[in-house]
Amino acid sequence: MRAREKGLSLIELLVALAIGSVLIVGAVYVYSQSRSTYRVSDKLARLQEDARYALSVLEPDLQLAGYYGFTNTPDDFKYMTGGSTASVVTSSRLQPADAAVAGLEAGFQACGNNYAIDVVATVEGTDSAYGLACAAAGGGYLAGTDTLTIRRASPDDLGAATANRLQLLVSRLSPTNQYILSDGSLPASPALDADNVQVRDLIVRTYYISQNSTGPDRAGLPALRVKALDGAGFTDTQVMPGVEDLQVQFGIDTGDYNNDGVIDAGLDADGNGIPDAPRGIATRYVDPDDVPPGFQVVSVRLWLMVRSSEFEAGFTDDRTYEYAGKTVTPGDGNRRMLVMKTIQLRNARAL
Ligand SMILES: [Ca+2]
Ligand SMILES: [Ca+2]
Ligand SMILES: [Ca+2]
Repeated sequence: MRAREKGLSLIELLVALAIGSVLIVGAVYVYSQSRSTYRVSDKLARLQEDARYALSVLEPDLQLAGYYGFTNTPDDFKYMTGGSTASVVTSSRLQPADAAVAGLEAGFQACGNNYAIDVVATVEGTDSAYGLACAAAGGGYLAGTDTLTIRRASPDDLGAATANRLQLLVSRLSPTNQYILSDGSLPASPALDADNVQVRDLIVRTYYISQNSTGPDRAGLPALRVKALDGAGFTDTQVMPGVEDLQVQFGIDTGDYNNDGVIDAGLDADGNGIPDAPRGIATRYVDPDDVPPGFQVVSVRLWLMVRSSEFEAGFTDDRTYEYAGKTVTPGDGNRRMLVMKTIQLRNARAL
């Protein structure tokens, strides 16, 4: 008699196959889930990096706003031509509402009347408006976004003046001897002296959001751009693609440190509602257009909305974002990240 052959019955084989396939399906499912989780977190990490980069460009620029070499009192500046300290235009006459300053080259006036030399306005902005006379690049300004302008001196002493370049002649020893010039002509006095009398470039930058980013397939993806005073006029550069919104609010010192809505007792001897000796503490945040006359901006609050460059099938951004007095519910297939930062202005004048 032949020994009975050992092996699997058909039933046993089918059961084994069934268990095996359940395990494989499970493993494939877990794998695909972790892959998509990885893809999402990778995308969010990239958005975070973009937002951090954009903030890292804005922050040091803002911290230096109002830095004018040896003075942080921009009222001391006067515009001079031909190296003549005898006939100058004082800073209070260098504002947009004033007549265009004679002698200032057309390239410097391209973005607005006296915009390049309004040194008193160390930080300013526009609320849901572009506001510049020179055209926005990148397909134009994106409606609903804010702009932020800073003015300051370059950090280095240039050692000489250059014609057709907006520059500052700054003096350590005589605080009222501060000049703006654009023709490269320096006065005989005060004479240049590396330690005490220096020439620096005037830096003027306006950050704004454009409708498109530059690069292939980037139409429709907004970008953070900067219009900057450079050489004989203004340049326009993309800072970061994928920035969909820039919102700005300014912190002002109202002298209401006990937060009861009115200026604290004893801080307003002349009764004009403005603290006589502000401490440089932001007690209220207002939209860029709402800074009351006479109040100084002591800090800036920035919001940046960064958007992924790829549309994601099966994803809807149905969150509601509330920031800077806006409420936004995108409802589209783009991932977003909103970042906010408050930056103290180091050169804010404490009177
Ligand atoms: Ca705004
Ligand atoms: Ca008070
Ligand atoms: Ca007062």
